[in-house]
Amino acid sequence: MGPTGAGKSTFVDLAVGRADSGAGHDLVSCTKEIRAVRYPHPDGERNIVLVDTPGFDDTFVSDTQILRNIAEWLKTTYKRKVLLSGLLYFHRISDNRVAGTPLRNLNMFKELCGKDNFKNVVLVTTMWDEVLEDVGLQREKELQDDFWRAMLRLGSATHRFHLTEESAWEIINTISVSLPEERRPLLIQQEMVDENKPLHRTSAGKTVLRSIVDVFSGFKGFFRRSSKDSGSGKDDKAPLLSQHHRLSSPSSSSLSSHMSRSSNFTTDGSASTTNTSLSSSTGPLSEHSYRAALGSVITTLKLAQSVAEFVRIHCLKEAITPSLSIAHAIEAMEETHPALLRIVENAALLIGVITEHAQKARLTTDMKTAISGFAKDLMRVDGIVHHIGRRNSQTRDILQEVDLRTLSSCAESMRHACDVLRPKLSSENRPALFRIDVGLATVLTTLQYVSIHFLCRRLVIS
Ligand SMILES: Nc1nc2c(ncn2[C@@H]2O[C@H](COP(=O)(O)OP(=O)(O)OP(=O)(O)O)[C@@H](O)[C@H]2O)c(=O)[nH]1
Ligand SMILES: [Mg+2]
Repeated sequence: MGPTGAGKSTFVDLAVGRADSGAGHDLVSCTKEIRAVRYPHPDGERNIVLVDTPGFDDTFVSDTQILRNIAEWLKTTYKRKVLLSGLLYFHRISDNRVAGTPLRNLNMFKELCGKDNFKNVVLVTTMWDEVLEDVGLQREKELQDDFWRAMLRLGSATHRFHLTEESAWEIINTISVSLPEERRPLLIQQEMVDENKPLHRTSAGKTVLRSIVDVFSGFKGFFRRSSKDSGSGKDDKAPLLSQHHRLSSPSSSSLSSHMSRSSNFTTDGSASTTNTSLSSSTGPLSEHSYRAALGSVITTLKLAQSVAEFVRIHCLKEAITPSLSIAHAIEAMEETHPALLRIVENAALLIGVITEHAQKARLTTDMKTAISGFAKDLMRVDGIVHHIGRRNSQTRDILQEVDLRTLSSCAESMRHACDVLRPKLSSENRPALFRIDVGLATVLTTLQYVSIHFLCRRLVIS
């Protein structure tokens, strides 16, 4: 096991003398499925089965999928009473940073094995030919003294892989092949088979979820900062009569005074804050800003999607699917109405808060009903967005009256969900909800203003 591109498949291929059967030759993750290769041990008595796994990569989405693949395989084999003699965990010595993704993977691996199995783990470093010797030595020391220390103390070994068949077998031979009846299951196997836990309640599953929640926590900082910025209100209504927002145009004015800041998530789980608001009081919205903000919306929704799939929260999936569809459709447009942007932004924030809450507590029936309620409205909004995309250029910038009602209904049902959620949320999450409330209030004001404009136009015409 180990991160993508660490050299797992190369190791297996070299060990069994089948170069090129599974290893990737570019930066794209190669192994997609678990691959078991049976090979007669050189001692002529035993068979060795080498199991190559897909590598964890830089995305949370794949973390959950890959963990599910590996866990399913481990579960099935354990049920058939097949147990592992040892585990090799691969790490590129050429990586100049262990914190972030490699550390997240290592933590998940540790929880998957369980402490009692650390003595059967070999921590294998690869890519020695890619580093200067003293740099490699220094990194190896850092790994042993810090990141791998606890595992080494509990009996794990560490070895260098030198990209040869001999080197592969030297490493395999360090694993003592105990009799099948003496082998112990991994922690994840005990949890899933003996204790009948679903994957998301296993130690490894919880570790993955925790790292996703850490990313959502980045949003809380965003909420705190942005609520300080909000409230200047000066150009709330001025540009509404134009009824659309040419996002890329430097002459476009902003709709809302509520300055937002979105967190750009890095794959190591940290949130770096940039001024990427969908709406800004301080001047025209640059294409870069709105694209970055939409990027954050999409990232949040994808993270939430992987959690909802992993934990199997059906009603949340129902809300995420149209939100993602709306965000992608807006992304593909040159211009759109700001109310649509705000709807999807607030939907993403609300979904983020609910996802985080769902890690700690079960969603109650009234919450599920409220989520399903705004999910249905989001589906209607999705219909509008796709319809706008098909309208010709003269008409596509004008939301029709019926659209306004749908958007208002969506904003109201999200507000209702906030109300249902509020008493159940921990105090640290309440600022997030407040931020959404403010955002939705802005949407509703915007929509009312546009409705009045419609009304005035009708009066003038008649
Ligand atoms: N220079 C160098 N290249 C290596 C070494 N080990 C593997 N590679 C190359 O690194 C790339 C990735 O290796 P893979 O064996 O496919 O990595 P993997 O861990 O199986 O990756 P996933 O299947 O994505 O999880 C391939 O191009 C290998 O040829 C090594 O020790 N040195
Ligand atoms: Mg591979």
